[in-house]
Amino acid sequence: MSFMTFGDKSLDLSRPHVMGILNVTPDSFSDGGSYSSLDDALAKTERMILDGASFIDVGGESTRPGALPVSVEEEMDRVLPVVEAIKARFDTIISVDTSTPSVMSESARLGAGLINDVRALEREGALQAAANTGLPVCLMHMRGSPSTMQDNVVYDSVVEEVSAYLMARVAVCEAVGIGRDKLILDPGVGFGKSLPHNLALLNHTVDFRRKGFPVLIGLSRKTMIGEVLNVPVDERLYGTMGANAATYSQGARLFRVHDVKPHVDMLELMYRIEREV
Ligand code: 7PM
Repeated sequence: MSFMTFGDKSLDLSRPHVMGILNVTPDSFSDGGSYSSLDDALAKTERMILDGASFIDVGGESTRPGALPVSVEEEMDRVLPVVEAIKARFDTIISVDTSTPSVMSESARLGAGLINDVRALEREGALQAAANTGLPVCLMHMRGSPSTMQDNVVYDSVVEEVSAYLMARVAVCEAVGIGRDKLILDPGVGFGKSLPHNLALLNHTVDFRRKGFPVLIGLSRKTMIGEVLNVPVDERLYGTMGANAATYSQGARLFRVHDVKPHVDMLELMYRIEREV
């Protein structure tokens, strides 16, 4: 069996795991009047853990297409109190969705178990900061930057390019002491890709698996689902589940989603059928 250690917890990555998305950007705070943003984040965290999430992915930078950069100070102020509060109250693996070296270091110090970087540790200082934490890292492929990534996207062969990029980042990680046993690969659905690119990448999930790394897929409610089904963001759950199921069949085992319970149930059935137990 294939275990990976995330801080003080270890997971069997031969079975599926759900990563619940926790956005801590100001626009994501559902203010009902009485909640603070921290209470709101903790309530959502508790719900996702009860629903069966293995990870809570805390993100303080909006990487939405066209989004503007957030300062290091601002990102630290959004993310660190949430990491600290989750760690104090819940027994879960905290993943930090960040490209910022100081957020990586400080989150690790507060008990985070995984660094999830949409820039695959390309920011100045990120490689060393991540290596120093000793934590596993999810390396995601992105073409360009969030502000411009959806402008005029062209690839010769998207699967080959994304694969070559991720393997180059694996080599760089190994060179600074982040062993292969600590790396997770993610093709980066929607990050500088058109619909045909996203479909090709998902249909080649097995190619990424064959490189010998666990594969994480993040497509929850994304534009590609909306483009296929012509539905707004609040009607993308069924499409999201179908696409995630397709990648499970090709070996993906980590699923970053907003809707935890539907995915935990769906993936449990897929796993049990595969095992016949
Ligand atoms: C606003 C708009 C907030 C878009 C967040 C987003 C991925 C990720 C994101 C992914 C990994 C979203 C994105 N997407 N990390 N972080 N893989 N590893 O749609 O696909 O969730 S942020």
